[in-house]
Amino acid sequence: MRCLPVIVVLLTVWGLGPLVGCGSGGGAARAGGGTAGEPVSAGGAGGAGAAPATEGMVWVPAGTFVMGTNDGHWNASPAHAVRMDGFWIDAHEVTNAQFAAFVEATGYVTVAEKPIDPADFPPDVRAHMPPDVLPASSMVFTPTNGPVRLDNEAQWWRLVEGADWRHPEGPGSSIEGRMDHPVVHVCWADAKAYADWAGKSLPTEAQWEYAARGGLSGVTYVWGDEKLPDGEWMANIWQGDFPVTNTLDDGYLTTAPVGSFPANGYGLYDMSGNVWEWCADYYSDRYYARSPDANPPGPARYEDHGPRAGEGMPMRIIRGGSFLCSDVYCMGYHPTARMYTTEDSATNHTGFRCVSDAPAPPDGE
Ligand SMILES: [Ca+2]
Ligand SMILES: [Ca+2]
Repeated sequence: MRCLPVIVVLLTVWGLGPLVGCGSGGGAARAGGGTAGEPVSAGGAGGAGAAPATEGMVWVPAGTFVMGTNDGHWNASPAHAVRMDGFWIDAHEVTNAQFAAFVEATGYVTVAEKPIDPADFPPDVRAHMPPDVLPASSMVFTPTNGPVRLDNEAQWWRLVEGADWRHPEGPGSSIEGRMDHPVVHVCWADAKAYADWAGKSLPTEAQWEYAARGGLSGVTYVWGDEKLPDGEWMANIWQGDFPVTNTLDDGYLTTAPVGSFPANGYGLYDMSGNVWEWCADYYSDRYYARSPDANPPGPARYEDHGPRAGEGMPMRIIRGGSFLCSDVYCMGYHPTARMYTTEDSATNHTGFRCVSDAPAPPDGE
């Protein structure tokens, strides 16, 4: 396909670490800084000057939790105690219906709907790209025809011309009948633009993990330690041989309507699986060792000493895994799992939810 040289080059440059393999799919970052969606005015949803609405949000009470783990993912240590103030967070991922309201109100155009201009990439990356501006495209997961080695995600990701939030699988697909599914093909700037308009914010990584745990401590999953309580799937992930066949044991091949699986202890849905969720934070593999012990705001800049070090473009945290996660390949649906991708990446398995600093409810702490 027309864009294949770009995707192959970029996926080679930005291949993922083995523990987070199904993660971003967006190793093929889109255009770099400066091509993000147009700025929009804040306060659209909440009304100018009005207190941010908390409808559809859940109050997460103040408390202390253990963030990270010393037993699992290579970049999620050290486990460390973190004190958090209370905050509001969306009960579910931002849906197509919610994002459509934002676009209708603002005329916002997402990054994935814009042409890819090689001039927006760093020189070392641009040197491997065709010189011409490429059509608007985004990354779409495509199952392989047979078993493949799981060390090259270019085998199951395609840069599809015309794929965007209204066309999750590309031209011919639509969000009709999927308005209650999470919006996808949104990069970090798109998510932030929505949050700004709604009078909200993207969660810090600490807020996200604290909320995901739902008040449970030291357990494997956001719902406890048993993967299939009463034989039931608790999250929309992948069953079968990734990336070839999906047995659909949980009922969904790609996104599920938000709230299709049980909520966690705070009443939050899909904190595990369905779509990855953008956080506010830059990625730093060393941040856990030095972060403040109360309300860590995230590092000031992107920092990586791991397998993706030196890839050149700023990367942001994404959390919670997606419908592509499974124990054979991607453990991203575990609450401690950290994943990160270039902030201009857009894929059909990454969305977001928002937080709000609106006042605590009367019975909040
Ligand atoms: Ca599934
Ligand atoms: Ca999710």
